[in-house]
Amino acid sequence: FTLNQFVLLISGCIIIELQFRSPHGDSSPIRIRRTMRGHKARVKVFSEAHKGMDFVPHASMDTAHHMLLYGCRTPVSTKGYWDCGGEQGTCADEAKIMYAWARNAPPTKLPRDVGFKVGGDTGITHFVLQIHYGDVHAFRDHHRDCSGLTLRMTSIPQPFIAGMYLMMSVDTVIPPGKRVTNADIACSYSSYPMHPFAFRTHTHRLGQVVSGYRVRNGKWTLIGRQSPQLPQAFYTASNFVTVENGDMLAARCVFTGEGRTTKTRIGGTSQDEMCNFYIMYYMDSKHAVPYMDCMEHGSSRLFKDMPEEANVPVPV
Ligand code: IYT
Ligand code: CU
Ligand code: CU
Repeated sequence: FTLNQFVLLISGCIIIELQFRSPHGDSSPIRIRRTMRGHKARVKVFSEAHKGMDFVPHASMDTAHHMLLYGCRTPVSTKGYWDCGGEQGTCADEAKIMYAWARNAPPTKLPRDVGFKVGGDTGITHFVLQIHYGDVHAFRDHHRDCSGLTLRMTSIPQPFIAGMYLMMSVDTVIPPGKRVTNADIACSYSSYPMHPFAFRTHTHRLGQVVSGYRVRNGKWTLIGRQSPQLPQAFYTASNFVTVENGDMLAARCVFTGEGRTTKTRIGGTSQDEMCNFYIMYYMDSKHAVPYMDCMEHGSSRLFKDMPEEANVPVPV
């Protein structure tokens, strides 16, 4: 199956078990069952082909701050919903990020004829939606929240498969008080052509700007540049380039150590930092690779030629 549009209605972290029934013809709906606080609900998923396939965040979300959708085989709990902010987390196995929604950011759309492959041999049998509530005051009246996403699936094979290329730093150390520390990440690309169409940046408090580029024959073409202090959604790529075998992908996170009295390292808490540049892309379904990552530093010689804009903080 191919997930080509996202919806559901829930709160906290929930799991959805994909219960695929082979559709009798293309017009019969596939059902996903959702359990929450003892309620059983059904989300109808339509299997006809869609023009303009989208992620559709649900309307009543003024209480939620951000949402991340992961795909995996083993969610941490099968209880329906749980606190995933602390120790527990989202998935016991490898979680694959598929979608991000952030308040005050425009929703991401999948291009026409593009879908995420799920179920089958993809290793994605469950979705976990992580919802972050920034301010509990919205719940003073004890109302139930129904933030969520609409997921729309089709059993019709899509011409293009969406995927995620994650660039992350694993060992950056930010000295206290130092005004600028860069985290550089670069890898050479050696797969079938991929077409980036959206990007997402992620750091914690110290990140000033994160930029990602395709480098071909010494020419740097921007894929995306954003302040990680702005809503961390997927934004439309700055240039619709094709990344081909032999190209390089390079990203930089600019941090400041100002205001800190100890070294800041990569880690999971808000006192730690992260440096992530996500590229959402599509590839021809004939040879699609749905997930790739890059954790290398790249050479300082390469980054010598990085455009100056990568060092300029984006005003927030
Ligand atoms: C150490 C780090 O940078 N963690 C990031 C990137 C990451 C995402 C996934 C690492 C792994 C993953 O399986 I999905 I291993 C990180 O945790 N980023 C968070 C979310 O988990 C996605 C973020 O908001 O980007
Ligand atoms: Cu948030
Ligand atoms: Cu993080």
